[in-house]
Amino acid sequence: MIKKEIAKMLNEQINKELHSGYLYLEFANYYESKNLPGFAKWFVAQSNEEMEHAMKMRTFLINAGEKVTFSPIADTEKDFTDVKGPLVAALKHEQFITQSIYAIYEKALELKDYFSAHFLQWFIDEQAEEEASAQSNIDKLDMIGSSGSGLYMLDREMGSRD
Ligand code: OFO
Repeated sequence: MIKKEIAKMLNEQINKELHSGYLYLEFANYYESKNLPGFAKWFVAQSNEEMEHAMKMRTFLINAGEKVTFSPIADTEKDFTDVKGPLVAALKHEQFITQSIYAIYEKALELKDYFSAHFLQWFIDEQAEEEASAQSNIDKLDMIGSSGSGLYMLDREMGSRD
């Protein structure tokens, strides 16, 4: 029902989504250590979303009759010199994931696997949102600065994410 090459790429993408979740949990750990529970909560929520992305792909492959297998999850970046570090790393990471999704989408079109291409459109929209929110976090921090009452307020705002 779907092309084998696309199934393989999606299986690899599951690993990238799980890695994204692992990465964002590590960012949450960093913010906990800096007494910024709002930033930490934001990244825990983001990590949970990544797990949902992985599960969406897993379900798609299983429903298409494909076998899913997991690979080891790579280590993550964890040493940051300031509060902005993980925010910049998150944007860079989302841009990387966007390119990865585009590559599967392009291959699906090339192979005329329109079923998979259609499935991937949701992820393309999601990536646009995720890049925008990663950029917005950086912009807000740049606006208020990395210390004092501004940072306290931003931490509260980040913590209001469900
Ligand atoms: Fe799964 O969207 Fe972020 O990585």
